[in-house]
Amino acid sequence: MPEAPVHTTSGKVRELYASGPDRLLLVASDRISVFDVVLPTEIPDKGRVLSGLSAFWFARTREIVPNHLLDVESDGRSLECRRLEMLPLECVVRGYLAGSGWKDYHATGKTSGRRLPSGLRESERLPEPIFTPSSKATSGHDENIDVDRAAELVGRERLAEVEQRSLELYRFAANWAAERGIIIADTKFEFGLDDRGHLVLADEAFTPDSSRFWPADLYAPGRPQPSYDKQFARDYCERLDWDKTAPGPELPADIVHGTRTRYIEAFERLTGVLFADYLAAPATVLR
Ligand code: Q0Z
Repeated sequence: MPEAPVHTTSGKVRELYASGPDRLLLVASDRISVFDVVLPTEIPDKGRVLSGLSAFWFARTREIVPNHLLDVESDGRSLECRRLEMLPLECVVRGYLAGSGWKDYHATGKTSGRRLPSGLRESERLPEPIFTPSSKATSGHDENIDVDRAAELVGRERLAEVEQRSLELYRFAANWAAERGIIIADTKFEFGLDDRGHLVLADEAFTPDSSRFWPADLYAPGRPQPSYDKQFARDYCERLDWDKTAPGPELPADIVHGTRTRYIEAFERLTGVLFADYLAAPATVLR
């Protein structure tokens, strides 16, 4: 008989359980964060959308790099995974200049110690995708680091390997999404090592929580881009007199509904699977 899963870690919007000596259950909740604050209102099915998307991308990128996914549970929100020795490095790939990449570039002309062409605008597409690793902060935000610091954390050879795999993964998913009207501006991976020391993609893959999704039809560089999934909730929060510190505001029903619709739209566009079909049989996204 398998043991009942034991709760191990709470993330901002996910929970981690030990489901065996070498297995983990990664459970995506319906919690949403806006301006880095988790709101008191949930978005129904958001966790299922994110777990389904992750499972979809894991199934489609196995040839680029093996991953930790073992199975999707029948609840549609829980992923059974291999337990790995995690690398102490956040592997970020940027195809567009946004967030801390834009902030660093705007201030110094560089990001993660790498000089970029001059004259780039906010949200501009980069001449080619770049790997900008960051260190896992114990509190607050991850910090962009240069190659020397990254090599201190994982070694030169491993760094070269995660950079190459990360760029390949990004190119594959960004092209896939672009054909379906979604820009993946940037994304963050976490890798681990299996018991033989082989590199394995872990955590989540190309979800809107680990990536910036932008609607391609509204893309216009020179300003921040609307978020594909969170823009209704952000706009609503901006209209309030809220200082963006916890606790966040409750969301009204129309904003919850609009946000849920956008998450499901992203899922259906990217996977080509109706969300109702996913709910009926989550493993559909693995084939
Ligand atoms: C992932 C996290 C949280 C969800 C540890 N395959 C793996 N092996 C070992 N450790 C991890 C994984 Cl994915 C692992 N996290 C991040 C925290 C909920 C994910 F609370 N932490």
